[in-house]
Amino acid sequence: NRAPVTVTVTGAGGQIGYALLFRIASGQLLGADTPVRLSLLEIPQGLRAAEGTALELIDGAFPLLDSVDVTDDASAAFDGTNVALLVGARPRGAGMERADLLEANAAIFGPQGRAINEGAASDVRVLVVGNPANTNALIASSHAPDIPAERFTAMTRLDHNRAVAQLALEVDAPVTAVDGVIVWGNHSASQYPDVSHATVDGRAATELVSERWLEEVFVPKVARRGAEIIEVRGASSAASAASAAIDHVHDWVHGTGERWTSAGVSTSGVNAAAAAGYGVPEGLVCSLPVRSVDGEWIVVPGLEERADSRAHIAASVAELVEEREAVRALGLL
Ligand code: NAX
Repeated sequence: NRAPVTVTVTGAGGQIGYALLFRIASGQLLGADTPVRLSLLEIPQGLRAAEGTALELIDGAFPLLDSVDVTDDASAAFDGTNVALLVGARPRGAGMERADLLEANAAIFGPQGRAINEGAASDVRVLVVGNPANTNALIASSHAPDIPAERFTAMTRLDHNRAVAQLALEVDAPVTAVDGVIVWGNHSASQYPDVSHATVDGRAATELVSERWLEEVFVPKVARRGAEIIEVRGASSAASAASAAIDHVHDWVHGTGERWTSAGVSTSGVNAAAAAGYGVPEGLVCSLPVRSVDGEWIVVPGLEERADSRAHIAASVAELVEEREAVRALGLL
């Protein structure tokens, strides 16, 4: 048997944690031949819920589950971690300004970044799910100077999966027939889901759907799907978010082959030139078309973007720059 891989999940007592942990334990994150050691981090108020989930994980008698630990100490939680899923975050409370939200989350993701820097395994991969995910990833990364920025990513895979599913529904094709969708920018309402390079069974998506449907239905539907789920379900997306987190890390570890997907990746380092080609400056965590090659996310370079796509991308990137400047102004970066 292979040595167990340590997976840390923060916010483990929350609703995404509850959907995510059982799929990790069953082998869907890292594969059917990789035992996992789960390390659950919570804040004191969330510890009981996480402990309860840990009891249920034991009750699953998962053949691949080596152990489960629960703690409210970040250093312990990230000690030796290979995969860190940062799900726990501070939600926007009533009357909270955006600067307050960024500040409250910097107080979480700064120290967690530092703890990862100090204790994580040298191959650590970090996925930030907790919102504002892109900027939280940037903050964590900036507090982990010894770890390449490329290892800190933000989740836009749920947006990507939503875009694939909506296109498939519209043209009445299975999701497996859809290829080449891209989600650009921030994981927020400003994101740009783009089908201009997408195909369905090899045919250009833009020939199968109308311009009007794309602009008036598809883009707002994908960007506001989170709000729709809250309205219909009475709670925010949880199992679909967990599923997207599984997809992101699974692809990161196992590769994507020729297909690409979308992920919030660092625009510094190996991907700086490809990002610049789309007008995205260095020093951000931005959703881009990516392939996973030899365990690294590589931005797909040089796709031709139409002028209106460019404008959508630029608007979302401008929001990322604004968030970064706000965090910097607070001295948190
Ligand atoms: P819940 O409120 O159910 O759970 C969050 C948990 O995090 C709570 O148990 C809380 O005690 C814990 N927590 C808070 N601060 C912590 C800290 N410093 N260390 C460890 N744990 C901490 O929220 P849930 O529905 O699970 O959502 C979690 C996060 O995912 C939210 O920030 C949410 O906005 C974000 N989402 C991101 C998505 C994405 O696509 N990137 C989609 C789904 C989701 O909305």
